[in-house]
Amino acid sequence: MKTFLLSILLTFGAVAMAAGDGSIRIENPRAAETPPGAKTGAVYLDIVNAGNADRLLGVEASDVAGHTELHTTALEGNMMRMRKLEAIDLASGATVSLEPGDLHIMLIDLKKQLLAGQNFPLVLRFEKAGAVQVSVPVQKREQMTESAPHQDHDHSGHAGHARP
Ligand SMILES: [Cu+2]
Repeated sequence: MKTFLLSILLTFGAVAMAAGDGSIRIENPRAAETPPGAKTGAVYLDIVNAGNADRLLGVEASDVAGHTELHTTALEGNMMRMRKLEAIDLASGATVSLEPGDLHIMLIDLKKQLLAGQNFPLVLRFEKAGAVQVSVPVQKREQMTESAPHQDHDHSGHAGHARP
């Protein structure tokens, strides 16, 4: 019985590797604090793709949002407008940054106000790498506009360490 279980675990592990699990790393996830009553919010993060070309197909954040969309921000005429994307392409070896004024994850039908200091789980679904879950800390809006502090490859999940 033990041998049987072990072989299942080994098989599962091998399949996960083949599916590209672990080839994608999420760095510096963060969400902007929302005003009371707001129905939408935004999540920013960096996607580091150490594997083959892949695509981000969608995101779930069901603890805080009814649904989400992938958005880009583009100048149309002289207005900055958000546009929905079906997917975000990730070239092999590329890092794609979702940041204010550019690509972002839109949280829609917010279930509660996002307050600085809170965290919520978010699942990103990639075409090849599958599902990747991260914990997203909520930060004050002022911090959002600054470029993200580099974390020296410490992925302990304690993003949002604000330095004075
Ligand atoms: Cu948006």
